[in-house]
Amino acid sequence: EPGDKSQPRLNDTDTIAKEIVEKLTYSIGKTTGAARLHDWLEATTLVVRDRVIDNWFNSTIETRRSQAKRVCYLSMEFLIGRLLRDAISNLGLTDPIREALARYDVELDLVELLEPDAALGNGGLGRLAACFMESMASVGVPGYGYGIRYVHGFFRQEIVDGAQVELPETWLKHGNPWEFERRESSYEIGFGGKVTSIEEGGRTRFVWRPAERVLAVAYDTPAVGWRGAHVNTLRLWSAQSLDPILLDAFNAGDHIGALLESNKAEAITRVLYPADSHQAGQELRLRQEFFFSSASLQDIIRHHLAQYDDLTNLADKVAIQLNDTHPAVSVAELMRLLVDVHGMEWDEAWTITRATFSYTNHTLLPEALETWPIHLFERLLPRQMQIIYQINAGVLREATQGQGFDDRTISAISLIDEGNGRRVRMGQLAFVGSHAVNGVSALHTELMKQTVFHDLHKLYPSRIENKTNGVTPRRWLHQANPGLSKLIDETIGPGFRDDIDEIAKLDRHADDAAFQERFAAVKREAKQRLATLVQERLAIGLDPAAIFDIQVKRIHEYKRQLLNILETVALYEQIRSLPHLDWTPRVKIFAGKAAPSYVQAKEIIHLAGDVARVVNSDPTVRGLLKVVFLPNYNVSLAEIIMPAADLSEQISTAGLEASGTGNMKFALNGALTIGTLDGANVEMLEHIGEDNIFIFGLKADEVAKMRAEGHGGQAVINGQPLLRSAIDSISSGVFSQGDPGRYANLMNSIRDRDWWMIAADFRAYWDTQRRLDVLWKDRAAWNAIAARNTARMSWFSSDRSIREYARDIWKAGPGA
Ligand code: DL6
Repeated sequence: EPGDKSQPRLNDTDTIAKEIVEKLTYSIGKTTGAARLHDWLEATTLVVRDRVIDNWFNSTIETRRSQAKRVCYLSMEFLIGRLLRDAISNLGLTDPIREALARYDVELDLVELLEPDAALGNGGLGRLAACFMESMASVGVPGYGYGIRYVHGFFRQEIVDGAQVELPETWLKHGNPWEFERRESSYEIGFGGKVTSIEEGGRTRFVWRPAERVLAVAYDTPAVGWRGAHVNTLRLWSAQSLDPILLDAFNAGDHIGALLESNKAEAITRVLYPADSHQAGQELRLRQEFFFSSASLQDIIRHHLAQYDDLTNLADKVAIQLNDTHPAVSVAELMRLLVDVHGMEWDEAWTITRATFSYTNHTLLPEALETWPIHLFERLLPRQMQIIYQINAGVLREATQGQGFDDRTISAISLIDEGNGRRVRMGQLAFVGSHAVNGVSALHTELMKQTVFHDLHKLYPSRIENKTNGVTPRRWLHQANPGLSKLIDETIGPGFRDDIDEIAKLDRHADDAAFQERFAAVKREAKQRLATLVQERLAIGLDPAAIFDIQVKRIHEYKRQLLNILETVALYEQIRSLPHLDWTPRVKIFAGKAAPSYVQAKEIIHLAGDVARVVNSDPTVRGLLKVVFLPNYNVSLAEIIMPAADLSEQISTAGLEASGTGNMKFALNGALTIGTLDGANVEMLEHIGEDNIFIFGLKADEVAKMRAEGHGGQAVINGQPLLRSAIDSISSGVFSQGDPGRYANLMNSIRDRDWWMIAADFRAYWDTQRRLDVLWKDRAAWNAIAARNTARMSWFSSDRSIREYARDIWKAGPGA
């Protein structure tokens, strides 16, 4: 029997080698002599996959047998990255597989590199979903991720003549051995059409007759937890038309028209929208949101009814987490399914809906908060629109009758924004349809209460809670940094691999000179690896003895790559003007993608490249400063970058970064952080201690106050010669010879409004960087701080986040 625990598979090298060759022969049709590296990847994946499937069956059977509550994580994005190394490592197969492949002169590391990244996400939100999937499996929470199987994930970034160019990403080109198509789990998803009502047994029943229907087909990918003990499912939906071709049209000679419907259906899951911080706003996006929400809910209901008599106990058996507002239409769709399709009374359905859903907010940026024009919503989802009006009426009744709120408060609470051409507010819908609403760091949660959800918070004061983000230590420490993991093994024993809190034992070794040396050697090796990559890809030579000062993340004005670039230019000018000073060598590394329509972000990328070109080719700098912009930042590149950083740049304008998770990955890998009191940096300060993190700049309330007072940059710039000179150099074309006006807008935005507080924070940032220069010269002190960072980051494991969600919000998982 597959999955039979009494017949476990053998994992010794001989068995694995034999199985790999069998797969190569009978599944791929190659001999060992003829096999190419890609064939070895496929054969190895299939061998690992067999073991994953055994555990997958066991987990699924056990969840069903125990009638455990299931957690359904609805997310438009899962930024997974590669899966092979993750599965091998979590199953403890690294050594036998490495040895088995070596028998055929094949290197596991090279095989792993061939796997494409599953880049089904934009950045933080999608990567968090991926960490949460891994942690749910590791912690033993029966979790089901629901999302979209995009044919083209996040675009591939190339830099051509200094500018970002977006190219399609094709992760499915060679097929995907990790996914299983589940034709039996297909659902019809409707759009448009009409709603009619029928009087039935003294009750009005509404019937939605969509004008258009598409099919959602499930593809399942196993999500393997640590030691493979539990394996969850990531179910991604693919859109297909009900009729693959309209034969009538085809036979009549309309060959293109015959395929129109199928193209329109398949377009829904063809491409991931590449915007993380502003709403895409197009109809296709709303179609995507409804498509995957409805398919997931229909699947959840079908699953539930296969096990229980009716839906009255849905909330006891299922928790649905809405990852941001992208799946918020689920609130209306679940109401429709319960009331219209399953005949439940409205009030009971509303109680169950709220008890089932919870919602995570990931941003306070006004431009990212989703709203949809009513006319579009109504045209595409007429019944859901009616339901939203009905929900809204109930909420506003509560606010007026129950609380006596005034008109301003009522209009802020309303699910309908009457002010901007009438729009549906998805944040409000997600909020009122959930029993718990969370922010992703303590500061962000507090700001949610004060800003976007100020009035809803008054109406439902116990609904908002905090769940600070985390990252999985399996991927971001064990796998990304085997050298450091081995050192930790040898220093405090391997217990930290099962219980990350044990990593705190490292603290007492932080001041030990011998340990520091070994810690520094691991770091140096990781830096050398990154330097080699930079040499190969960009032909820029880096000296691993310099500080590797790294800022990698989406490019956005609030994340302030521009502040970093200005400091780089100021440093460059100082090194040139004062060559006799004892400058600390630095390498500034940037990577990240800009949303294709985000002009300023693209200019920032261009500027980073321009500065890099000028600085790196200036002999007077004598290699003391190097600047690198690494194209096409993705999960796999992050796995190489994180271990190699000495300094992590987390310098967002305070109050704007909801949490950050890169900050956690860097610190876990022993980088020092230079950062503002923003997002999870605030909690990192508490855990790591103020002597071990380098905080500067304005606080969130100060930023808000200065903005309200109409702060502008020019006065500040006038009082700061270093900043003024850097801005003037950029403006006058020093870095953009032949096109002096290239950065006029960017520089003027600092002079005029300085909305992101770049001028306002420059001095504090510069001073803190110079403190770090001095610290670098005392290598023992630096290394001690670096080691303490690693030792004190266990709280930022996504296992901790998941346990909190499970305990406080989902009431699911072990011990529930
Ligand atoms: O919560 C995950 C991640 C946070 O760490 C980042 O601070 C935040 O910017 C990011 N938000 C997004 C886009 N949000 N929306 N919508 O990725 O979430």
